Amino acid sequence: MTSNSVAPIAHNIPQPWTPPAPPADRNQLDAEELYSRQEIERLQFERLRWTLHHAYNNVPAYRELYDEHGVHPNDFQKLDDLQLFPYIDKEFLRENYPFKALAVPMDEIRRIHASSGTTGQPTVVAYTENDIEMWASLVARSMRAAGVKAGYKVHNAYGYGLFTGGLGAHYGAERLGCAVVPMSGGQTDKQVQIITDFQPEVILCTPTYLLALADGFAKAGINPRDTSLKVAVLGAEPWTEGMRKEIEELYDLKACDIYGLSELMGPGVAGEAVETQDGCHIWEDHFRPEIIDPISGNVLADGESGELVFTTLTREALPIIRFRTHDLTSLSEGTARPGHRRMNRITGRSDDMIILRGVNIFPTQIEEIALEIETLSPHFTLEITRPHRMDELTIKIERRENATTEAAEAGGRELLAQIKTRIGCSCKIEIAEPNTLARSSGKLRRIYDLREQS
Ligand code: DLL
Repeated sequence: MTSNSVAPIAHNIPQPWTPPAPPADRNQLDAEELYSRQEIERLQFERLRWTLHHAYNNVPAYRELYDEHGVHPNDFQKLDDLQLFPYIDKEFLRENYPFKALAVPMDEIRRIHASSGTTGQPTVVAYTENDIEMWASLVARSMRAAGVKAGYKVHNAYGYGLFTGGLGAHYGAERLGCAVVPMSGGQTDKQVQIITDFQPEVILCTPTYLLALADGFAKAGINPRDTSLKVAVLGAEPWTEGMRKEIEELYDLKACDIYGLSELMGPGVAGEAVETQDGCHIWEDHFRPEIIDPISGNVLADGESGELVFTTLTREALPIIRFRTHDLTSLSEGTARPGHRRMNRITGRSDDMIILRGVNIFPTQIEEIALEIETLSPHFTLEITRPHRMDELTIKIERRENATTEAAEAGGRELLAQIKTRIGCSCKIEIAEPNTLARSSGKLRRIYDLREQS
């Protein structure tokens, strides 16, 4: 039996969320953004109860999983009872590929995306009309928090297609009342021309692509500071405070972070407020985050670092309960939106962690240090080889255009020394000429594991 022939089983908890009509003033905050912590938690309890019943009654895979674990949605009596329910991960979605995890019949589905998936089978994400409304409203909320205003022109360079970035950002920008230029990724020369001619105030893309685009402007003889861009809403890959500073100076704009993942919906799960620029507020009226110890699976307290786990609270087509993201971060109290907790910058994904002779290293740690050294650019790759039965990490990094090779080599030695002191491991370095390392039009690949070949 396929999921599209499964009729939803009635349960007596009504769907707790219906999309609000767009406000007359689109720059106004949503009422939920201003909720107190207590109001958010009350809402979360009610919405979680609905989600658990919705999943159990309509998705055989959740029912089997919960029956196996001896738990039932009725056991959910208070927020902490969420911990009674087992985690799921990408494997759960793969096992139910393509449509078996859907909780509504196919004729209620309006959109199907799929996440890239670095290994083999993609994971499918589907949306009802309400899910698409919810998604658009949260992307609009995230962009508004970042300083985007109704009436702005938005150059959207996130990839369109099965990837959720392009269309997700697109609908959100329209919802906010912006004019969207659906540029998608790549074709850097064309992007330069369109930005120059259309004069958008806002750009949406990955942080590393915005750097690549700066090279495109330089090639066209344009100083990025002279463009019309005032706001950049950047995400889809880890980036650091050093990178923010670099981008803000390069373009003379404000850069804010936006976070999301396909399995939950796409961009807009969390967004950063321009007035504080202190990490993304997770929109907790629609998602309940937890931080867990990735090894033991124990739930950790706010402030402790671990793996981010998410539960959707209002998703109809694909309810996601306790999904392990593999993203490593910690939670802090909300600031600009006090009812919603913030996630600190993502250090990386547990699967991006390089273990070099016992020391754990993330590319973001190297980015942070490299950006402190004047002669080195933010363009680098990491190659892992195993020449003499020992793993070696080689950092290939471009020198800055205005630095001599000798100065960049001295900078390279400084980088190695800093890595040794601050991270505790020894690496090799190769200084590359400007514009020689690969650029990406979307998520940048930093790590090249060549151990098989060495
Ligand atoms: O990258 C959705 C997205 C599109 C987010 C555009 C923001 C902007 P996926 O392709 O499923 O979805 O990848 C999700 O990307 O688990 C993180 O590892 C990483 N990621 C996304 N946003 C950020 C961010 C989209 N702001 C995976 N900082 C996530 C760090 C991020 N990592």
